[in-house]
Amino acid sequence: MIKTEKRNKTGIVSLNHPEKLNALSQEMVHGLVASLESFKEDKMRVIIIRAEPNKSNVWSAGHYIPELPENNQDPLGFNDPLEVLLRAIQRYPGPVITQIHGSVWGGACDLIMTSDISIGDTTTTLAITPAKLGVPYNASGICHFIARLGINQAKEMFFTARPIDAVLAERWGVINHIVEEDQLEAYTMEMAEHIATLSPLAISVIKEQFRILSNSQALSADVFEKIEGLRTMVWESNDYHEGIKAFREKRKPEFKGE
Ligand code: LCV
Repeated sequence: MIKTEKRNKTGIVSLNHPEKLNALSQEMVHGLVASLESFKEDKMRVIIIRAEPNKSNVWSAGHYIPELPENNQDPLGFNDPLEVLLRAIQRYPGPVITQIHGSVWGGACDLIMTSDISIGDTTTTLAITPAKLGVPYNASGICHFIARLGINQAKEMFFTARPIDAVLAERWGVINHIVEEDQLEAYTMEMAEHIATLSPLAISVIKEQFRILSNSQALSADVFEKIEGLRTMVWESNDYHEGIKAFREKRKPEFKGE
């Protein structure tokens, strides 16, 4: 489900499950986490996460919906494989660059927000979709969007669940650069190779400082418990089960707000 390659001091990992539009299944995510660990052992200084093209021009369709729990469990809990991957990206001791061709959905959009630098092309679109599925997004995920977007823009993405296109993504600063499709690989590789010539120690410590300082909003216990209580109410709702059932039955969901 993934392909890996080492070019000098850059580790490249490609999502490669075209049949399911690179949906982030547990198997694919475990492969991604394992590739980061092996790149770390090989002292790769920069990581590029890209996707092999597929018939629907989808970079990744996000969480693998059939794997979402339906037994009143938290669908995006701390140990959810995707959350493990997002933390591994934040803790990798070097820049993780996402190279985006095509559309990005749901949890994969959170992966983009969590990466250090994003380079897209004119086909790039980004959508965050919990409202489409009845999923109560999690606090760390919402923090990733607040860190990357104005709060009104982050709210628009969550409340409409509609894709934003490359022009808007660049204007809102979600994507660092949008280049022509045929420039994407070369542009991204050039930036990675340049970063790999700089001090890996300085860069890894600067990255860790960004992580610590940007995660520094302390949550009091009762605020944390209030958030968890609200999220429990949603993932125990009929709407949550309806969202997944509608996807499986390939039809639009009928949300009743209960
Ligand atoms: C499993 C899939 C998926 C998929 N999982 O091709 O952010 S949150 O909170 O919402 C979080 C919980 C999350 O990330 O949820 C997932 C969010 N993702 C989405 O909402 C995107 C769902 N997919 C789509 O809307 C369409 O597949 C797009 C528009 C991406 C592409 O449409 P297209 O008509 O080109 P198909 O829908 O025919 O999909 C091709 C195959 O990929 C599977 C889908 O079930 C189909 O498999 P089968 O041919 O076996 O039926 N697939 C697509 N997305 N997220 N499987």
